[in-house]
Amino acid sequence: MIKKFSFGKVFPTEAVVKEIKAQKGNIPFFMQQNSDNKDGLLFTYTMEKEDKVYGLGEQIRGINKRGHLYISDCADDPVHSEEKNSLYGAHNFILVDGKERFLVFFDTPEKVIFDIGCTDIDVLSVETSKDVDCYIITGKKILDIVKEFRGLIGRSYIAPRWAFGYQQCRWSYMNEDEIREVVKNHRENNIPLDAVYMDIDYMDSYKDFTLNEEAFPKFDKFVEEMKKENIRLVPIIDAGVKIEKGYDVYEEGLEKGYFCNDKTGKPFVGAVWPGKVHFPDFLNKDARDWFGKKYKFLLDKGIEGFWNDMNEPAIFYSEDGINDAIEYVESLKGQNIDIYTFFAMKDKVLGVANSPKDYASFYHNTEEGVICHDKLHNLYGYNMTRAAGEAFEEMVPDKRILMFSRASYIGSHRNGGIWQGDNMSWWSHLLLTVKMLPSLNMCGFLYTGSDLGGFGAHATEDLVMRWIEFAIFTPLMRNHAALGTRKQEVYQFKNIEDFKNLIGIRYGLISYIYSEYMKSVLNDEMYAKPLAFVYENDVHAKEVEDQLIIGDSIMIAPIYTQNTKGRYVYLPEDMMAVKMRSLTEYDCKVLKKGHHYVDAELNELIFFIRPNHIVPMTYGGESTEEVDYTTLKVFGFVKKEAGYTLYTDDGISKNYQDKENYIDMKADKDGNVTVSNDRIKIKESVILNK
Ligand code: MIG
Repeated sequence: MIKKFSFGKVFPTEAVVKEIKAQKGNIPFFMQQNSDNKDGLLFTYTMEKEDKVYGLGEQIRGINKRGHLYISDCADDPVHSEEKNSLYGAHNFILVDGKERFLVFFDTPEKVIFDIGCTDIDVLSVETSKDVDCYIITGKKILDIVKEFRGLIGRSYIAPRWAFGYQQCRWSYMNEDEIREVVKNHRENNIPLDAVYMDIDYMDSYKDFTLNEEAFPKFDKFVEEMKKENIRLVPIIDAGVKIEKGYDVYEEGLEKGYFCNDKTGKPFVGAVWPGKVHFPDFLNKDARDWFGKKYKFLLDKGIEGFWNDMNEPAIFYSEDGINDAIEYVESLKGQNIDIYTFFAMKDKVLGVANSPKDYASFYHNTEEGVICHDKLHNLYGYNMTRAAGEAFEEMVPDKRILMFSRASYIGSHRNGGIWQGDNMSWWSHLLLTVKMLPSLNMCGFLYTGSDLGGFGAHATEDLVMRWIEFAIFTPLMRNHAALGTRKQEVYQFKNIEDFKNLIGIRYGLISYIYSEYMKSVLNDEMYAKPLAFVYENDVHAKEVEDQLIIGDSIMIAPIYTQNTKGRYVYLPEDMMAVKMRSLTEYDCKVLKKGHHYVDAELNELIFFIRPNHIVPMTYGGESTEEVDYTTLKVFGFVKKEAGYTLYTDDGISKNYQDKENYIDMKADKDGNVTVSNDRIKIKESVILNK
């Protein structure tokens, strides 16, 4: 059941798609008062010792969020360490599971501070501005509550099937030949690959919707050449538009007034990769339409996917900000700088980037009037994604275009996915992405994944391999690394054959992963779930933070520790353990409910199949185009019988509701598998029954 409570007058974020009448009075469960801090509101809830608090989407730390302070404030912060409070998204919802069970979503574009047992170990407090819509959802099961929430915020974006292949990125492949080289190395080593990304250097001087003609002289031909190899190119689009006379996007935006203005009414100037830029006013409908249509430049050249970056927005500096810092530093010249002054200077200089002062100095021309950016900050990336998503709907209505963004707010999941930003090649960040995945799924971000192998810092072979073993299960499976870091395309390492085999398993699992993803999207369900949500009454399952249920049939227990040959796993029920080295080399055995140590060498993927569940697998391929989706091999653990709904379509058009897309499968304990449609052939089955 959903109840809505409104405080003050909230800017229409359009996070919610259902019309719900606000009730009078205080929100249930919470004690509510004015916050000490200006005119905000403070909601407090006393937690019992065993209460768990889930949610917050893209955030650091655990699946259970207790014990830290989190701030919804979209931030370009490339160091996702434990003490941080904000990442790129603002997903202001939590689900409390304890004596009371409820989800609450604080819908406001302004900052929200969640103190979840940080100041007082037993107190959950949420501080918002005075203008906020609160939605409280109660229900019996955790998954029912989440589903109701998902219904409230609308159906998730659906990616094309090719985007479920393995993808390679780096900041940056500088020209056609470098990209050809990447493709060649994959193809020659038979490492499956579906896409190569183009980072900022493909543009002419970092100008959106331009191409560096020297590096990409005949781009449409090149796109075609790659397509023949079953490779899609995915260019990046940044939020800032370069100030440069004669550059059409700049000139048009200026003329039409589509950029954010400063307080004097002149376009606000910030600096990002292109140097000085203006920021498109994505909170203005006309500006949004205009910017969205610009993607046509690349669509016309055969491009079918994009990633939107720097849309928190990231601002390296503003003119005022940098001048201020320079003046301060100059004022220290010749002085005897004491330690405190030294630190003050350091802070002053570092504080120039993404400064709150800058966010408070430009404005959006919205339907609700002219509003300062700092009041709408968390909606900026959301509306950039929306600009693209809505334009795609209009320009290519029958075709899915890949779109994912860095910054987001609840609601942008309807127009695109997100990637999880600038993580590091750290083992702890492999674990972080495992934990983040279900929280993101709760608020509708199903097409997501982290930069596998890690973005910043140097990756090692073992890290990339273990990361791949997890990323096999994330809808977005993209290897990406930062400028200046060690090259981490898998062929750069020694055991190429192992990488080939592991990535090959993704293509074997693709019919399962795609089916589960599509069904989750279409039914407003979670694709990746914490054990606590599936085994609500199992006290051990409730504590598990490093295993997930993927779709309906599979449990994963990724290995995220270096120099280890296995790990402890908790099985909430008997399960079939599958240890795979390749699509043709595997061992399967049933393990009893309880705690186990399972071993898996670096090149071995381990996953588990739940009882009376099956997993359809394809015979793989070197790209998603090559996979034969109609000939399957079924893995299963069938004590009695198992049913499965296979979702299959052409992967690119939008007839999601077509009955033909759903195929029923049944398996018995003797390994017989039947299907409701003879389009699908079962060639083999690997079924254990006890
Ligand atoms: O300031 O485009 O998160 O994926 O490679 C860095 C360069 C800008 C940040 C993105 C990252 C991308 C990088 N970008």
